[in-house]
Amino acid sequence: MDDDCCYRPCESIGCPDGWAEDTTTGTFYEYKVLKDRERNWYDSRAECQRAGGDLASIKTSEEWQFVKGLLPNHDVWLGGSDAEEEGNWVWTDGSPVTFSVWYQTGTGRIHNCIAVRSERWYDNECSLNRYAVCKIPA
Ligand SMILES: [Ca+2]
Repeated sequence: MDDDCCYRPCESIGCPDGWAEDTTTGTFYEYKVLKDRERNWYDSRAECQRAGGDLASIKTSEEWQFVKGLLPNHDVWLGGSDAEEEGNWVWTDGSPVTFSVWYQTGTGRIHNCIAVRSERWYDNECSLNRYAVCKIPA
């Protein structure tokens, strides 16, 4: 339960669509979907970093509910990878992937990055081009 206690979409307090607050830390984040064009996972990450954030990590079901609502009907990268150690999924901030909504994993060494399709996650080749979602601290 504690994992789900502390997350608040912030339209209600007057910040823009696509923003939310982690109320545990009081940090506001902008979730920005990169849909100007498709990029591979690494280029997507670089683009998010240029914007001052990183590819999105999804820590709780509440956060996923929020982010899911922002996504277009198109394959999208998230900031999770098991490229360092097969089967050991970590977010770009180094934290382990604990919450997840996989519908497919386990395709091994060539599929090392988390993508979203139809509101579920799958692992795919990081070199493929997709939209992406950045998570940018305000
Ligand atoms: Ca893998």
